[in-house]
Formats: sequence, structure tokens, C-alpha cells
Amino acid sequence: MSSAAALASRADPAFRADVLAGLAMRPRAIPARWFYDLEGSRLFERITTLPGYYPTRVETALLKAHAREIGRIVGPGRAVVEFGSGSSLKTPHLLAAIRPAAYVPIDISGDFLRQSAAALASDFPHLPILPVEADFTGPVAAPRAIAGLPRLGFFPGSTIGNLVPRTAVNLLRAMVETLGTGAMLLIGVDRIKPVATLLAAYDEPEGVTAAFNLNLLHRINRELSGTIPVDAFRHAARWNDALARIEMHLEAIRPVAFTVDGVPFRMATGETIHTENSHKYGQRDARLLLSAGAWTPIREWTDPGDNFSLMLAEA
Ligand code: AVJ
Repeated sequence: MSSAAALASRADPAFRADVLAGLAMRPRAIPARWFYDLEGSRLFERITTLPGYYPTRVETALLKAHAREIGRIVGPGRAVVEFGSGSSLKTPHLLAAIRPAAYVPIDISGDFLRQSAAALASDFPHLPILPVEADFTGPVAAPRAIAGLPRLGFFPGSTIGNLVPRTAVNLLRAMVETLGTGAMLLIGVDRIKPVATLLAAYDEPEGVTAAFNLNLLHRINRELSGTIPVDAFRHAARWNDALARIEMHLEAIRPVAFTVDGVPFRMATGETIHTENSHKYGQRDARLLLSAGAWTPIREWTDPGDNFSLMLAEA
């Protein structure tokens, strides 16, 4: 076997299936979760520090400002289950305020998950940390060690925005099942706002979001023996007003032909691969989304500019 074929055979079969099916679809689309290999996770961390990318900054400030109040409502002794934990940079603010019994970070990027769990362990030496490498959009079994503990789901970053509303509702309902009755959920939801502000957050002058988007093509080349000429594509961020979402696409800037795991594809100039949705919600939209997902909103916090909201709900 050639080394390239050996690599492809070691690749995640779900990644291969999503890429081959997504490139054959019209319009072409690949699910956003495949952005997050180790390199993609690192690029996303850089995005969160960009001046134009307001969500992380605003949400972290909200969490710091209201941690004590959140702690009073939530109470001590819960297992905190974080969905899509990434580098867990916001988590210390929460953990310090609520005195949890355990912390369960769930992330699809295993290497990244273990690195960040280790970093957190040094700050919270007495807290049991139980990382779970999983795609949280599917069913996730809670570790045995937290059986019987009341749960707080933590779903920051407006990651819910990646999902179309019907899928978001299904996920919220699945979280009720995973977390159990008596559970609470602390979730970050990004707001609808002027299009210029949104576009500046997803297509910034530093070009990190472009690199993050294009890394998906590099990942396909690396893991699925792809022959994609990455320089034939450009990053495009678009506001879809009818569906209230930012869309990211990879747009062919010239006619291009390539293969992925031996399967041939051709794209014309201007044709795109749709790689991400980031849905935005008004205040009432967000409440309705939670209610439809079987969670009762009980409290919410937002910044003075109403750029981002942190919502607390109970099952
Ligand atoms: C991690 C899904 C919340 O939609 O803002 C950032 C991902 N994509 N810049 C978002 C992302 C481009 C991010 N989420």
C-alpha cells in the first residue's frame, strides 16, 4: 500500500463519508464539525482572540460579571458537563463560582481535549475531571463516576448556532436525556445584529478565519489522500437574511478538478462548498428555541449592546 493510501485507510470513516457525500451534493456542503482537527482547533483559538470576533470576548465578560449570581441559582455539588469544550478557556470562571462535584468536558478533538483537561487540572487540583472524546451531536454516555449527581450542562460559544433550528431542537432535547431531570443548562447564544458587524467577525483582515476555513481542504488532502489545489479556493462569508445566519463557503476562483480517496470531482469558477452555518437569534427567538428543545428559560444576561446572550434554563 502507498503511504497516501495507508493514511486514507486510517482516516475517520465518518469524515470520509461526509466529505465524499458532501462534494457530490448540490449545493456542495461539508458539516462544520470537520474543521476541528488539531490544526483547526488551534486556528479557532486564534479566531477567538481577534478584535473583530466579538462572541468570545463578550461571552467571557458576561460569565465573569455574573458568575456569582449564576453560582447562587445553580448551587454547589453539580457535575458540569461541557459540550464542545475546546480549550475550556471560559470554564474556570464558571467552575470557580459554582463549586462543582465533577467536570466532564466533551469534545470531538481528542488531542486538544486532553491538553486542555490537563491545563485545567492544575488550576482545580481537587476537582475530578473526566474528559469524553465524542461528537456531542450524537448520543453521549455520561461517565459512571457522575451517576446520581445533579447536572449542569454548559454549552457556551454559540455553538448551537452551527445547527439548523430543527437539529438544534433535537440536540437540546437529547441534552435533557443526557443530563436528566433536575438538570440545568447554561448556554451562549449569539444575537442578530447589523450585517457589517457580523461580516467583520467572519471575514477579518487578519485572515485567520480564511485559514480556518481553508484548513478543511488541507485536512482532506492530508487524511483522505486528496489532490485539492487549495490555492484555487477562497474563503467567503455571507449573511443569509432569510435564514438569519452567517454562511461560510469555499469558493472556486478558477475551474478546478481533483480527487478525494480516488473519487474525481470538478468545480466551475464561482461554485462553492458550503462549510458552516452560524445562526443568530433575537431575544424571543432564543427563548423559543430553548422552549422547543424542552428547556425552560429562567434567567438571561446580555451586554449593553445586546451582542450576545448567556441563558440559564432548567429541564
Ligand atoms: C464555534 C460555531 C460558535 O459560528 O462563530 C468562528 C465558529 N466559524 N468563525 C461561530 C466560527 C468562523 C463559531 N462557533
